[in-house]
Amino acid sequence: MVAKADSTPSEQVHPLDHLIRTDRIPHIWCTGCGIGTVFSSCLKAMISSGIDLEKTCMVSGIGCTGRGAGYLNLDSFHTTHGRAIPFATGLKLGNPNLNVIVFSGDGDLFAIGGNHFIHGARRNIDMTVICVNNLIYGMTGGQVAATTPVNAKTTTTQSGNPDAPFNLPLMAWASGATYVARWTMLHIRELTACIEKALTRSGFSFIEVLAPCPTNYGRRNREKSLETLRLYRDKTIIKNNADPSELDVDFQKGVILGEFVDRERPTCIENYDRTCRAF
Ligand SMILES: Cc1ncc(C[n+]2csc(CCOP(=O)(O)OP(=O)(O)O)c2C)c(N)n1
Ligand code: SF4
Repeated sequence: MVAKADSTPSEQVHPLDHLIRTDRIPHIWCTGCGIGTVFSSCLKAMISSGIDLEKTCMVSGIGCTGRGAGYLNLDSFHTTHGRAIPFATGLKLGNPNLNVIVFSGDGDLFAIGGNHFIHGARRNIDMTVICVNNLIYGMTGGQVAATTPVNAKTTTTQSGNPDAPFNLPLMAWASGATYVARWTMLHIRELTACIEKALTRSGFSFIEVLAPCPTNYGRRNREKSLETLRLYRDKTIIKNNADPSELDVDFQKGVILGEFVDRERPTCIENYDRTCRAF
């Protein structure tokens, strides 16, 4: 908290207050939820990257994570479930000068919205996609997601999830993303630095952030918030440039974090301009 000059304690403001629609506070996130930490990391990176905030917008889909856009005090869009990337694509193509950030959940981006994700990456649309992966559909009460670990209990897999989850960085890399990283919400400095980098480079950037949902994942899987944070501390290995095929989220074996892909490819707009000129 910082105090305004000649302020009383009740007038103290948080350093990120100017980026938050404070009239929407209190937020909806549960005690122990990891989303708020990822959101503030994103706001800090937006400031430290030096990008023009007047030309920056955030798009979210639906879900607890998807509430992020509605709390941001910039142009922001809380869109329909799974469709954050198509909305963001429209914004970028309509005004290529915009910095476009997508902030959404694993269910939104990789289940109902999975198709849009792979094509956004394939076309190398210039945007930064931040996915809070809490391994479940938090908002709707804890149904199985495309990221839920094998054997994990959810409301729709009460005797354990039989299906293998996606390896999100592998999917991003294979689809054509030009920047791919993964952190947990405990690795806040590294996360903020990677978001900052993603915001200042061109092309489709993807950052996965593992974060707890104590209410709907932790409770059913006998994992208290603090235990999840211990897993993030003790069962993760930082290995930059790791082979994307090694990046399954399996805390029994250890989960690899780091910056995995940083490559150049013509962006969607560059490709469209070139094709139009040639026509
Ligand atoms: C078309 C449509 N189908 C289903 C829903 C219900 N729904 C809302 S949020 C959500 C899942 C969100 O999960 P995730 O993206 O992982 O976000 P979290 O709440 O975990 O942050 C679902 C299925 C919806 N709103 N719209
Ligand atoms: S239900 Fe889970 S994801 Fe949603 S706010 Fe609560 S802890 Fe966070």
